[in-house]
Amino acid sequence: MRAVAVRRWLALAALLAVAYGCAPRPVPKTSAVSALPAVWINPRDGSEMVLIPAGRFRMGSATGSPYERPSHEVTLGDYYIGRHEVTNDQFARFLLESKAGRLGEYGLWRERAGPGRGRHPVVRVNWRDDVSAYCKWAGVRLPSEAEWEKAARGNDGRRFPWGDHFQASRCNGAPGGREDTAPVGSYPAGASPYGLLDMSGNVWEWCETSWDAYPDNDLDNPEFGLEEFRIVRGGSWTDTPTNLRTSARHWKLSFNGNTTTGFRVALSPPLPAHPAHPAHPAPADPREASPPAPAASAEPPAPPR
Ligand SMILES: [Ca+2]
Repeated sequence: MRAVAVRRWLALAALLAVAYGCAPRPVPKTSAVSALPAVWINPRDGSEMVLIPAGRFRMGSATGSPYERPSHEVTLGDYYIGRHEVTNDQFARFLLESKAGRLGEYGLWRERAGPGRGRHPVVRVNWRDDVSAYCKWAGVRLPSEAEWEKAARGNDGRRFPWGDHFQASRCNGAPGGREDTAPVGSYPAGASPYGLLDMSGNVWEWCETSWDAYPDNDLDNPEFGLEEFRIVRGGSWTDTPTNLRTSARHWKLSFNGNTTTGFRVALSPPLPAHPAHPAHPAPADPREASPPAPAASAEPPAPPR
């Protein structure tokens, strides 16, 4: 009798195990145990990519401009985003290796990329041609507007990357008086909760998202949803604190670039396994305004005597 009871118990346990294994399991909303590295360096362009773990955050503002309302909850999966804005050095490397010499707002980016400005964010790059080509070359993409905002403020609804109160010393905005872009990462005290730098100020940053109203916002605007209007975020060296807030929204025409707008890149896992592009010889740097010097010619033969 005892052996029969044991067999029945084992059969019941096996049934329960099968039933549990077959039952649908909830998808975790947070990557509490993630095999993803916290930081990944993209071998293509050298960007330091920071993991933003999956989960919910509060987007928008109940007190900002009407376009920032309502404050609403958004759930995102894991993604990576650049710790810094893309620099002139990185954009020059892209042009070298892709041979896309006509990009960069038809070359105007070079005006802001002279000697000593390699670590400044690239500007005068448009969304439609320049930024999209860079992303394709580097195997990345632009962040969505929601991804950008979560990376800037975390999940506690803070108004600035470092907290709720504006401090001019923590970012490159108009109140700081620099009146120019700064090398990326120049304001470490302004880091976001995830350690991202210049999320407030330095340059506006292109996002993938088209200009539109948030859900449950009844504003209407003929520009909403048009392909040409793309979101930019974070404010720039010319902006007041209102535009330097984490929830501030603005748009620009996708085919225009200007001296206050650049970008940072993003990526969804799994991480690609692509190798670095081969290094390109330095003398062909596209920032050189003048044509390359001709090669030194050989000494002419001595006249016969
Ligand atoms: Ca910025």
